[in-house]
Amino acid sequence: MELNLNNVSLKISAVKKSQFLSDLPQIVFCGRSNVGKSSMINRLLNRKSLARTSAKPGKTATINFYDIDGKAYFVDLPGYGYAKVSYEEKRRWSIFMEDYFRFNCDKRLAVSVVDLRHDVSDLDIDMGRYLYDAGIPFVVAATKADKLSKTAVQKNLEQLRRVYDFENAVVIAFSSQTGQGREEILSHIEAALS
Ligand SMILES: Nc1nc2c(ncn2[C@@H]2O[C@H](COP(=O)(O)OP(=O)(O)O)[C@@H](O)[C@H]2O)c(=O)[nH]1
Ligand SMILES: [Mg+2]
Repeated sequence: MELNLNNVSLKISAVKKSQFLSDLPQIVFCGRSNVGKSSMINRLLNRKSLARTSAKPGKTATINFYDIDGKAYFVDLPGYGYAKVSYEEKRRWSIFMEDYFRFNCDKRLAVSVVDLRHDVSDLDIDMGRYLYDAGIPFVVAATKADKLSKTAVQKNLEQLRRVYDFENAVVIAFSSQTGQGREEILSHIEAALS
C-alpha cells in the first residue's frame, strides 16, 4: 500500500485502554525506554518533532496513535526497562502495554527497536518472543548506527541476526540521524499493509 507520509497527525495520546483506536491497521513500535522509538517515527515520517523525543528516559507513559494518511496508525508505545521509575509505575506501564497487545485490533507489523551498539537485552528478547507467540510479524530495527563505524555496524548486525535467528526476524540497521535504513523499514511497513 502506498502511503502519503505528508498526511500524518497525532490522533490520540491514550492513557487508558478505552481510548485505544481500532478502526485502522496498526504498525507498533516497541523497545526500551530511550532507545530511539520516537526519533525513528519522526525520521520515517520526515518530521522533526511529531513524536516527542526526550533526552531524559522514562517520561512517556502514553500510547500515542499517529494517523498515517487515513490508512494505518503508527503506535508509539511507552518504553520498557527504565530502571529509575518505581516498581508500581513499572507495573502500571507493563499492564498498560499488555492491555494494548491483548486489545482486539488489526496489528500488521511490530517494529522492535534495539540499540545497535549494545548486546541485545533480555527484555528485548522477551519482547521478540512475545510478538512471535502472539503471531504478530515483526522486524528488528537496530538504531543509532551513526554512532558506529561501518565495520562495527556489520559485526553487530551479524551478532543480532544470530540472536534473532530463532524467529527468522529481519534485522535492519537504522539511524534517525542519517536516515540509513529508512526506505527498507518503510517497504516492510507498506508490504505489511497491503
Ligand atoms: N545519534 C543518534 N541519536 C539518537 C538516534 N535515535 C535517537 N537518538 C537520541 O536518543 C535519545 C532518545 O531518543 P527517543 O526517540 O526519545 O527514544 P524513545 O524513548 O525510545 O522514544 C534522544 O536524545 C535522541 O536524540 C539515532 O539514530 N542516532
Ligand atoms: Mg518516545
